[in-house]
Amino acid sequence: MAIARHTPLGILCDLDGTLVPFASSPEEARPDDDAIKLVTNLASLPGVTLAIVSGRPKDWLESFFPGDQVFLVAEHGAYRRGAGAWQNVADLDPAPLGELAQELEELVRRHPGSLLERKTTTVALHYRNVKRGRRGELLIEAFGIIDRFLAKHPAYERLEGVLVAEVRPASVKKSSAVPWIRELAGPGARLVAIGDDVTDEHMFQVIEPQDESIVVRTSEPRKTAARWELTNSDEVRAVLRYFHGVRSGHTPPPIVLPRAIVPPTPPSSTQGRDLLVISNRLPDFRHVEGDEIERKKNVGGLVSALEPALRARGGMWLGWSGRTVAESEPIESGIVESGTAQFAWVDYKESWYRGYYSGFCNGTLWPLFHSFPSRVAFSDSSWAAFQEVHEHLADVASRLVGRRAMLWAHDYHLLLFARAMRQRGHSGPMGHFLHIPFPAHDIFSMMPWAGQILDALLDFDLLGFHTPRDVANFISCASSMLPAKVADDVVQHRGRSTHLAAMPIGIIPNDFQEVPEPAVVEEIDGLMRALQSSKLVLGVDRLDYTKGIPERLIAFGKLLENFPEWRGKVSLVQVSVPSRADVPLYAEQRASIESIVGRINGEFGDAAWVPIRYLYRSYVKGQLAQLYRAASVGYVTPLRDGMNLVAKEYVAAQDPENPGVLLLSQFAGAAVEMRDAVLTNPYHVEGMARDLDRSLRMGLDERKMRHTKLLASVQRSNAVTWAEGFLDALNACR
Ligand code: ADQ
Repeated sequence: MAIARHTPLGILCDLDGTLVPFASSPEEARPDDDAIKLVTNLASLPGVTLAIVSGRPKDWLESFFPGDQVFLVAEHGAYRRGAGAWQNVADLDPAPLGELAQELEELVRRHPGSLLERKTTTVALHYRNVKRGRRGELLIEAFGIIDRFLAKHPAYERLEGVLVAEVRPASVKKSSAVPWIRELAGPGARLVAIGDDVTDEHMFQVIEPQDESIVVRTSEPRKTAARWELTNSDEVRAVLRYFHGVRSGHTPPPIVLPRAIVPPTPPSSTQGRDLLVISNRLPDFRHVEGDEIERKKNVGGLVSALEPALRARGGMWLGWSGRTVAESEPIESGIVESGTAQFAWVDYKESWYRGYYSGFCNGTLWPLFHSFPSRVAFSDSSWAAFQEVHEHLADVASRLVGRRAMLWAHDYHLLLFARAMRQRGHSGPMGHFLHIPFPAHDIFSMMPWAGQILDALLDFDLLGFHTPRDVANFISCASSMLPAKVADDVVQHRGRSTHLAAMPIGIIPNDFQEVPEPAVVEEIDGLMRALQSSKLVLGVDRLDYTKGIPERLIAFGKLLENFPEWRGKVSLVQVSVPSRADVPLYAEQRASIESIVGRINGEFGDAAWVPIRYLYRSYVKGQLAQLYRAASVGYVTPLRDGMNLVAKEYVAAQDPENPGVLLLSQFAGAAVEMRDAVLTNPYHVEGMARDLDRSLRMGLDERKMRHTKLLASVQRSNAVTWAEGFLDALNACR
């Protein structure tokens, strides 16, 4: 914690759950004398600017910190108190919140343990004291009320914190405190932000690379942008005491050091290792290292698929750590050992995050390969960043493995990897698997660097795609844009042969067939109780424009319009998991989805029935399986998708004696293998509404017949057979 000695130093510290332990109500999370003294003394030191950044109201905060040594940020940034009086930062009429508070008050009266907190600019529903099994029910009702409010008042947003759901002005966030404190601290300031809640993540997301961010781990694990972690408020105080000791010249007390979230281990010698997997992001190896329960919850399909191969070959997985460093700082890399394999990580420069990850990968390749040319941006500088990152990754990779090792690169982030490795003398077999579609020639050729990318791809020995159509598209591009020869799915170019294969990825079906642990089922049980006897239509996706979520919701509205007999008898639950990439675009997506939900619920809903419930959150596998099993229709309608694993997961999770119906887009790669699903065209609203009606009406015999065939294919062509198949094919190339 060298930053402790830096001047000027800015500290932004949350209260509830951070400086004081998480209490049974927000009022009880009061700073005690020790905390007040510690913070005030630290804030009084020269060169230190300290702010308490809290969701609590301003008067409440001021009652503990009346003097002006400690700066205060109240209601998540709506009010701030610097050296003078309070300033109101939120420029919004809070009057409409009154009606929302009234409706929620009524709800709180019916749900023991829940508590409504009314602040000037926000309304917060706390449910830390509601029994676990009853929380789902409360939240479903609450989100129905809140979503209706948000549809009418788009300047507000819902934020889900630790056991609290809060409605507040969308423009007000704790992140606004960061530039304020930086300016107050003065030129050259470095900042430390400390907090436990999702509202604190807003601070972590905007701090600069020279700053530090520390998350205090609460009972609910979640992804964080913080670089360091502490366990509880005692540890937070110990760190602040250390800061005070270092800066005041007193002998610092023994320090509790925040733990690095990705431990910076130096790369060890691994020459001789014979398999290196490389993908943009690494699997969540912090959980891979954790206990068995954590493992089951968090290990993704790709990891489970590759684990046997990595274990058998003592393999290593290389990818981005998820962190960025300033241009002037050294780019770090390291290795984390897990029980079965090693994970090597690299940091990215900030300019790579912008140019490579957000720019070329997610702003150019993703929309282009999904055939959304109107969303594509071409820029010379992001193409340069794309090449630069490949050079860096190839440098790291060649230090990690010998020249004859087998390399398996994943997805559109790594199209140039074989070229960069060949230039470094790599002679071992190299394969690439594309997880997204490969576009048709007329689309692909729009890209100014299309020829260079094709040329570099042909330095791989094996190119794997999900479907025969992707292979055909690649062949048509290669044969028309390069002087390459193609015969029997082998492309000859520059004296090298590249094999092409359609090898659809699968899932680990057992993961969705096991009975989930009791602790996991309660929440979904609550949701089911709230749906009462309505049939469930279920959508589960990452929030992305390729997934066709607005079209799907509109078609559900059309079902209710054209087939009124379903009103009150069917509910759509759409679960969307937040996506990291390109934040503004996704925020816009989310807002448009929420407004469609609000409109349809407003038009068709009544006091007893909410047609669409939109849940913006992620679930652990056991909960997803439970949701899939409860759904009469798996509503999987992307506008375009490489494969779509949700379709396969839905089939795996069904009860074979009473299975639901998979309603699947004809434009998902999965549609090639899953012909026994009801295939639909997501661009045709009325057609999709008819297909929904047909799926909801389907009799038991037809459902069982379709499900038996679908399940057989999901079992047969699974994630492990896919990984083995790819590695066998790659071996056979040499
Ligand atoms: P994705 O675009 O991420 O993958 P998909 O195949 O559907 O799409 O996989 C999504 C995964 O996220 C599924 O395993 C699903 O269970 C999980 N998920 C979605 N919503 C969730 C939620 N709310 N909570 C928890 N988990 C959630 C890319 C390509 C796909 C291709 C895969 C694999 O775009 O076409 O199928 O890679 O190759």
